[in-house]
Amino acid sequence: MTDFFKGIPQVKFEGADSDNEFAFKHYNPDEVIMGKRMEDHLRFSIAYWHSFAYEGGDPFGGRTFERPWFDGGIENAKLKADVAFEMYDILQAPFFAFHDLDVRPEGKDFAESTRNLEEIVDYFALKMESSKTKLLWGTANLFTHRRFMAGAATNPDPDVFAYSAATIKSCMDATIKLGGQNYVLWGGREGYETLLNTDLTKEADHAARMLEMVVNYKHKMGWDGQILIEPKPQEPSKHQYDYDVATVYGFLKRYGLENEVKLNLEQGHAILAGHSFEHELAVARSLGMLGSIDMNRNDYQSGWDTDQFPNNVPEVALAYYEVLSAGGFTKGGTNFDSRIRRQSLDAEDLILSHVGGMDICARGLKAAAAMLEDGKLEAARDARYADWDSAASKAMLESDLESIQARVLADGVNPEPRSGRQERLENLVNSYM
Ligand code: 3MF
Ligand code: MG
Repeated sequence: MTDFFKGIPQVKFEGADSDNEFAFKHYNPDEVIMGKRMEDHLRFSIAYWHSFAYEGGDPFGGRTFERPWFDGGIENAKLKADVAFEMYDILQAPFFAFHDLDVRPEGKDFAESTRNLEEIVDYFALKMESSKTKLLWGTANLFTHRRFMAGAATNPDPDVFAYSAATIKSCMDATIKLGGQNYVLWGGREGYETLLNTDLTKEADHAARMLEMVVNYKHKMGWDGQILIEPKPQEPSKHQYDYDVATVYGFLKRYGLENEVKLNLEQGHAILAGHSFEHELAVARSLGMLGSIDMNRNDYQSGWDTDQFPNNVPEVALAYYEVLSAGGFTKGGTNFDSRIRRQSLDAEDLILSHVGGMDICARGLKAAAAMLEDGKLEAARDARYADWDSAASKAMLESDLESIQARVLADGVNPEPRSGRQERLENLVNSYM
């Protein structure tokens, strides 16, 4: 045991009347909702990078947090792992997620970095023997080191493509070894700063080729996890190729990969793309591409990717409405790609941010389930399209412009506009919150 979380108890469900800060008021893992335990619906995951590697920096100032594991080599990486698994235990977290760079010290070359990763993966494996926390997903950090500044798979330098491919293999190996259920690809540098030096066609072909290699390796290893792409429109690059759900789907179709890859959708990224989170989830649901979510919001004033914990029940409810309507998570889950603010210095802040986020998600899930079980929203939607159920409407879709025009003339078709009833539906949705 380290003393980092000294004095902090395991967080348990105590119900809405509890005034214990270190208790869940709404997240009751065993409560059954729509036939499934809440824990199995939400599948919460803790992000290693934000909780244990983030130092409190922003573009105008560096480290504000003091953590005993910052700096130093493999021993400090193990101390960090000890603290991480203590936090998973305090929160009884079902899952965690990590990048290679979050967990291991950077070596002097690829071989040493990989040895460091393997040593930590073995250390994780040992800890996971006596922990309930499993790996939701692994991923490679192909954006922080300066070698990736012009991209990873899309870099003009083939040696960077090679370094990236080798790193992805190590990270897939780590994910598979730890029983991970998904492997995520987020292309923070897969984009451009200026079109003046960028060959879009070549870069798309190379990104697709890398993705094919990832898919091939998954099958070669007989691994049944999900490969997930995480869309984001920009930041750090001026423009990122995986802009949003629709763009990624177009890319996957273009290269014939749409049946091999699903999506990890993040609320903050949806907002940066000029969408709502529910828009991105709904598009993914309609395409059958919804894999997993990163549940972290942006600040609505600053316009930056601020990665804050969720704190708005109606927003979260509309997100889980889409998740539940898609049939819920299978291998995916709710990853808190969220970090505490740089003034939140204390160990307690790290725990209570997650407690709050988990409770907000639980409330959102319950509201979404009530909306679905009640069925009024779906009934209103169905009613709006009901005229399409008639034989005549169906026949029209099978016909052509000439015959439709002939019928419009013969019957004197003259549509009467109807209310979209938006405010009534908004009132209905608010009644579940
Ligand atoms: C950036 C992100 C990333 C991804 C992660 C997964 C650093 O905005 O959201 O977090 O979630 O890299 O690959
Ligand atoms: Mg993310």
